[in-house]
Amino acid sequence: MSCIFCKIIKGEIPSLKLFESEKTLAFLDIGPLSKGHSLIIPKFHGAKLHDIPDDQLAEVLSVTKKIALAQGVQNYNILQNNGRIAHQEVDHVHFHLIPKPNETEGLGITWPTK
Ligand code: IU
Repeated sequence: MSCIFCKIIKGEIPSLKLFESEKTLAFLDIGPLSKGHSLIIPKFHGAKLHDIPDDQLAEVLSVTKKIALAQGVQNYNILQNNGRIAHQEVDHVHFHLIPKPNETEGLGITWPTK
């Protein structure tokens, strides 16, 4: 399996994990667009949204919500790209949770900086 996100799931590649369950993993993006930019992924391997079973997708969205709540942000974007033309770089479904920069200041959380 050459999928980099599957390797992250298996712990073969380190990541800064925010949440993990049987079906879902959330970790900080290595190239954050803003502080706290995280990725929430189903553990089920599939490249595109339509490849993923409904129960996995449901939990991913629920976890995305919980992370936004835990971060305390009120303004953020959820982004999920499908296909190269749509700017998908990693072929394992992932939801970006991108806090707006002014919303991540003063959270009392020390996020890794690049
Ligand atoms: P995209 O939607 O496929 O374009 O986003 C891929 C994201 O995965 C991008 O924001 C990368 O910074 C991020 N990423 C990562 O967090 N860890 C990795 O090992 C790799 C990519 I490769």
